[in-house]
Amino acid sequence: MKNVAELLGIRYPLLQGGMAWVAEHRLAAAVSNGGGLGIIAAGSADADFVRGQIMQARELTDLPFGVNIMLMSPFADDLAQLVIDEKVRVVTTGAGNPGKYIEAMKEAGIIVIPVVASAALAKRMERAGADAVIAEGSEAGGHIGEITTMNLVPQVADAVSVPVIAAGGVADGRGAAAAFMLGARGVQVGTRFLVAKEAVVAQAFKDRVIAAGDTDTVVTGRFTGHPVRVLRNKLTREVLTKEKEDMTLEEFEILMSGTLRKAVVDGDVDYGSLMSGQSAGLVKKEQSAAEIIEDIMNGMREIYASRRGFFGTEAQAE
Ligand code: TUI
Repeated sequence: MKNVAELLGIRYPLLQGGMAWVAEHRLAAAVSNGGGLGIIAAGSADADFVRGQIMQARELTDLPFGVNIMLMSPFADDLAQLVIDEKVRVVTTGAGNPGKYIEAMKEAGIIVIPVVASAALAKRMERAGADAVIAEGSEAGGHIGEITTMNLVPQVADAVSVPVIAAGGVADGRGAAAAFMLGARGVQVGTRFLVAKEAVVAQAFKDRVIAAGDTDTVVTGRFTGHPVRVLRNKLTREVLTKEKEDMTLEEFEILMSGTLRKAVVDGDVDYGSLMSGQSAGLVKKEQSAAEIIEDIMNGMREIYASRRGFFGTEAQAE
């Protein structure tokens, strides 16, 4: 099986999550320059906007970077064509099944890596030609599936023979080491990069992530079929109360419309969607993307160097 860093032409097997509004050219370029794979998130933006982002990222780095296509976007078809026209090196997808785009992307020489939340979708993606899959557990921020990273990663690793990249709950060397132990060959990190110096995120949002503890995220919108993990705030208290009464899908959509932008751009920490994973509790300070990557990789190296102690007295005999 091909090494993920080799497959992507990067130094470390570490990808940055495709976080809408957050993952723009500055963060993506900084992650790539730091040895990982930076990713521009298309989110709900149109193809012209994303083309501009690709151009600007190319000004900031000569290293490979990727584009994430959020498949619920009304512009998904245009974005699939854009990445082909622009010969983007790597494409990740989220929040849907990218099957219909994979063949054309592969023909254009793109490395295609869908995010999956089940072993069944992972298998379908492998059959459709995906080069790897990102198995994202429900600890992750934003739109999530039902299965935890601890359970999803080994089951996806058993189901496919392409490399598996673990996402959801990976914020330090321990999480990364654990992911590799579960059968992953790479990791994707989102929440910790929310507070990267190069992430253009309102300071009030960054401060909430840094202050968050282990139990500070909640999942809203379960009844819509598109559950989303966010930090608790006034918005989530209102939404979750209304969800218990019988809120309609339309009412939900009106209440949530534009709230991610409010959080990231306006810094409205009361009524914005503070999308974040459960690993916010592990995120302690703002650092450069390169420092974050080095910290995770060094943490993982230390763990693998000291693993003798894991096996009790048996290890002493070695
Ligand atoms: O996509 C994400 N995370 C996201 S997308 C997003 S934008 C958004 N905003 C409001 C509501 C909904 C979305 C914010 N965060 N992560 C990747 C991911 N993909 N997680 C789970 C999935 C997934 C789930 C089900 C992928 C495929 C799937 O099934 C597809 C199918 O048709 O079987």
